[in-house]
Parts: sequence; C-alpha cells; structure tokens
Amino acid sequence: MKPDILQLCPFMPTLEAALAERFTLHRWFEMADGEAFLASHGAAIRGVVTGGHLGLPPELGARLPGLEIVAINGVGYDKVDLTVAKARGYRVANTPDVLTEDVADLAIGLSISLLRQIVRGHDHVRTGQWPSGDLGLGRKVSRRRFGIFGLGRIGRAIARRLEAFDCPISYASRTRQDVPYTFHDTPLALASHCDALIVAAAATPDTRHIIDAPVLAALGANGVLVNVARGSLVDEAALVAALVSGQLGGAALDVFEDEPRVPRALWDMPNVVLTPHMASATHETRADMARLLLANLDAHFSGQPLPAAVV
Ligand code: 8YV
Repeated sequence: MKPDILQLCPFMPTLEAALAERFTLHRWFEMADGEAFLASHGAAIRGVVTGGHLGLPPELGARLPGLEIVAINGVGYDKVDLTVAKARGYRVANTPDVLTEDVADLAIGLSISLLRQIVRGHDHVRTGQWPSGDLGLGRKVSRRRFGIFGLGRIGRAIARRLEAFDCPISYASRTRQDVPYTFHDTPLALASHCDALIVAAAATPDTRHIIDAPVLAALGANGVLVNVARGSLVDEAALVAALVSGQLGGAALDVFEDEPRVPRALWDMPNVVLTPHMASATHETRADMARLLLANLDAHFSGQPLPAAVV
C-alpha cells in the first residue's frame, strides 16, 4: 500500500511524477471540497509535501491526525509550526544547501539590476524612448559598501560574490563570526554603515519587521534595500512610505509580506525592481531540490535518518 500524501501546491512535472510513483497523492490545491476530503481521508494522510512559501497552515495540520512528515520543497520552514510538530511527533524536512548558490546569485543580480538600472534601461529601449533622451545615471556596484543581514549559508555565499566586486562588506547576525567582514550587532547599526543592505536571514518571530522605518531611514536616500529572504522581515508599509517620500533610494525585492500580492504602489516606481519569489527557480536547482525532497520522504518511509531534517 502506497502511503497517502497531501500535496499542497503544484510542483514541476518530473517531481509530481516521482511522487505519484511512490505515493497516493492527493492534490489539495485542486480540491473543490476540501472539507469533504478531510472528513473522509484526513486521518489517512501520513505526509504533506509543500513549498517554503506555504508551509503547513495550522488549521489544516490540525485536521491530519496521522501526520508523520512535512516535506518542504525549500529551505525556509517559517510557515511550519515546529513546536506543534514536536508536540505531535511528526517530522519536518527541508532542502537546504542545494539552493544556496541560486539565491546568492539572484541577490547579486537584483543588486546590479537596481543600481545599474538594467530593468529601466531595458524598458527605455523597448518602449522607444531612447531616441528622445538618455536614461540618466545609475550607481556603481563595485566598491559599494554592502551590508548583509543574516550571515548563514546564503548570506556567506552573497558575501563571497561581493568580494569579487571589491566591496567593503559588513553584516549583522545573531553571533559574530570568524569572517573578514565587519560585524554590527543590530540591523540599525548595519544600515548606518552601508549603502546597499541585503536581507538574507531566516524568518522567525524575532526577525518579523526587523527592517523597519528607522533602519530604512538609516540606509538613506542614497541607500538601497535588497530582499531575497522573506517578506515578513521587512515592514512593507514602512518600505513603501520610505520609497514614496524619497527617504530610501531604492529597493529590489524577490519576496513580499502577502505573496503573490505586491503593494500596487511599488509596481511603477522607477527605483524598484520586483521579481516573483524566484530565487531558487532554475532548472538545475529545482531538480536538486526535488531529489532532496524525495530523499527525505524515502528515508522517512523506510525508517532511515532524514538527509535534511529540521525536526
Ligand atoms: C522556494 C524558498 O521558492 O527555499 C525557500 O525557502 O522560498 C524557495 O526556494 C519555495 O520554497 C517554493 O515553494
């Protein structure tokens, strides 16, 4: 008998096919009557597969009494309540490491796009504005003072890339680390000492809205914010206000507080670059993530230690 698994969001076809080979898959996101499904099948569900952006909504988890594992196709587990997982005794697994390079690459790409106005320049050409005038000057990337909030695997990979641009690098994280970068113990101090702040920390109750109005003001009118972590770390209303007032110079954002909804005010700002939570979205990395997700599930259902256990 194949274990019953509840799939909370679509995955790429090869991953869905591999899951369907191993499990009886129930596609939650396509169900017309979720309530009827839970009443008839909720108790049979042994695993949940989900995305990092979605996790396991608590009210759904509460309806799955036989749950043994939540397998996340992503590194972030902020949307899964680990206290509940531990109390109820189900496992939580994720896909760390394999996506580190891609997220770091996108952080650099967003920084360059914003500072060097690549997206604006592209629009300038394709909308026929070039013959009528110049775009105006951007800002230099090389040797710019970069700050990284969160110096975990992804933050360090971003820093390594910035070293190649001869950028002075500072960081703030829970603890001072043995790295050749300048440590600041608060995001406010970090923002006061850099011109481009990249957010790369995990979302936790402690980091919610940690990038707030004073941090954005400290970054200043010539400063820019880049976020490849989670929308919840940034006070989005304060960010919009700082951009509207000109108190902050610009922002490049891959993540938002209420995805896929992005504040309308940000859509047309010339000093903003927006991407749809795509930092790990390459063919290569999604294939690696799929392998690790399957390895986590296979290990669990054959009684082996999980390759990437969170809990
Ligand atoms: C994914 C992510 O886009 O790893 C994460 O935490 O946010 C991204 O890699 C997401 O998990 C897709 O569901």
